[in-house]
Amino acid sequence: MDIEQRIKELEDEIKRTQYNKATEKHILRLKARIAYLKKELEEKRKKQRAQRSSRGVKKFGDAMVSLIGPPSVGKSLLFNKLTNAKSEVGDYAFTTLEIYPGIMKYNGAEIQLLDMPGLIEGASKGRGKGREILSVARNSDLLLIMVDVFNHNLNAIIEELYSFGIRINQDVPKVSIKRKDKGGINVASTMPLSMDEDTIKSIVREFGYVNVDILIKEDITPERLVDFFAGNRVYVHAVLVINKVDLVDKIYLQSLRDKFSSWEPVFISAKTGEGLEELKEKIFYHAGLIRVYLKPQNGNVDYNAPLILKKGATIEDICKSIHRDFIKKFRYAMVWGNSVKFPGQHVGLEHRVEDEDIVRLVLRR
Ligand SMILES: Nc1nc2c(ncn2[C@@H]2O[C@H](COP(=O)(O)OP(=O)(O)O)[C@@H](O)[C@H]2O)c(=O)[nH]1
Ligand SMILES: [Mg+2]
Repeated sequence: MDIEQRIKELEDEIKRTQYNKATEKHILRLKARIAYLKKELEEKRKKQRAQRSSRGVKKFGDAMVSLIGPPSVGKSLLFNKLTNAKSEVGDYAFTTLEIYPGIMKYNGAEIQLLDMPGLIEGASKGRGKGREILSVARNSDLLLIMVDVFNHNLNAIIEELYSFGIRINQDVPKVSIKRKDKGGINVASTMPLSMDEDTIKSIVREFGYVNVDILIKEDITPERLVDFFAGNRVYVHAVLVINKVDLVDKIYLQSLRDKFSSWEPVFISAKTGEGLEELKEKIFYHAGLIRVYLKPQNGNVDYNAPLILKKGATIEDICKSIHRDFIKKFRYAMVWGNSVKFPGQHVGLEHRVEDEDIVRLVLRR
């Protein structure tokens, strides 16, 4: 029997099994088994893909951001408003059939935006170009999950992302493992765990481990433990965008604000332009970008030409991005802004800069 059939069987078994306290662990074990088989399947597919030519979307610019959502919520209209590119906008469900790249300029950064076909149920199983869309989503720095004021079934979208191994707005599970030659499975944790040890061990066994030390550093859920062992998950930021606010009144809008408050959504109208400035700001921030202004030896800071870096970047990254010789010649840097305690503080290569810092590099001659 091939792997796909086996997965299908296990999924059917879960569907057939009534969920209760007595069957909980059994179901969990089946889920772990499925995750393990999917991992195998993915590895097999990867090998096949490597043999074919590599397709997909080329990354360009400082960050890549994908528009994900059902058909007709206004993705293409928004894309056209934010970028230099043009994608077809239409009144019927499948106007956009391909993935279109465009560039949004903001804060001196060039951010690649991707207009996508609508994501429909069954996408993760390949419906409606689902696999292409989700593969691109996996490689994005940020997802704009877009719905509109009438069509906002988020669960369906989240589920498709989830079954494709995309975890949004979550940290990587805080687990580490050490293989050993003997001694069985040993579980340790830095805090009390809600999961019991037997359940943890049964999941670990499903992934083929016999002798291994496991250290868990969060109150982990079964899902996240499976994610850790499956290993092929990606952890991506997502911003919820709710479009077409021009079509409803304040009271209706407030009900949506309440319903989705935990998401801190951005409300926009791609048609009137309302909310687009706030959206751009959030895209820049959640794509993990920061600006740093360089201060020349004897000159003024050019605020129109920031250096665009990723959050967490250091002085060393700045040096490298300018010229490879700068590291060798580096003496120290002077920094003004949020990352330092006082203006003009001297720092070394390992210093982490923050958004809107001003940096002067002092080099040996
Ligand atoms: N009233 C209103 N209509 C919009 C808005 N954004 C998009 N539309 C309309 O919704 C339809 C679908 O838009 P489109 O961008 O093709 O959606 P997509 O399938 O998500 O790419 C088109 O008729 C758009 O003109 C908006 O903010 N307000
Ligand atoms: Mg479209």
